[in-house]
Amino acid sequence: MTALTPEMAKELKRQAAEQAAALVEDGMVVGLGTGSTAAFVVAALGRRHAEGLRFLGIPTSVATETQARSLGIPLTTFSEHAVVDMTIDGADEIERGSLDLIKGLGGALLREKIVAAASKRLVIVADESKLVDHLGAHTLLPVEVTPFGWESTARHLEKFGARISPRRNREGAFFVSDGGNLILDCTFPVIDDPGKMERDIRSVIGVVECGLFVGLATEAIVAGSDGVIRLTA
Ligand code: ABF
Repeated sequence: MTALTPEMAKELKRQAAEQAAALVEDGMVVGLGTGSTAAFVVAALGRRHAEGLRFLGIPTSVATETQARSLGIPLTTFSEHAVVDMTIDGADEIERGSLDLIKGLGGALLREKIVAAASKRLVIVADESKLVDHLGAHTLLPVEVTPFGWESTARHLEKFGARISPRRNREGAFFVSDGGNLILDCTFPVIDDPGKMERDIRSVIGVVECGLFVGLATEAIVAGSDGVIRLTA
């Protein structure tokens, strides 16, 4: 794989997003992901809506909700629809083969996971730089925690071998998620069993969710210099 320039990565994300948006069919409830790749999906769905496609969106973040509203995409909630037909979202790492994921560098992992877990299909869109043989090789694992007692929660997470850094915004204040929580960016020496690590992390009191998405993605649309490939779990 050749190193991607930012312009190349942007074009690849757009290509993957266009193919994923084409999967949406009339009458679907669609989970709208977060991040720069998912934003291309929402833009493409905005065009399809303008052309007459009827669907309802469930956004995974305030930012995505704002974008969807600006494009006139009709939105719904879980009080009206318990099941999402298809969610299209980005990822930070995609494990080849299993399609297990690390998500949450964008800070929206909790809503993303709630929507993913309610979805019949979770389609991941990405450029080829996100494909890895083993999760955690290049990326921090974000863990969303309650603000109260976060220092204690962090100490418990350290027992699993993590080095922990609370995420901060540009001004140096704690980053606060859409759910009002903090994000701890965790570096683990190795993630050899993502399912066990997800269970271990979620067992810690004060953890709201973690960015390991195990067994949730049903397919991935990945754009690279040799074209777009579609992987299934
Ligand atoms: C969301 O946006 C997140 O789960 C992930 O952290 C990030 C990926 O962003 P991008 O598409 O901008 O690389 O999907």
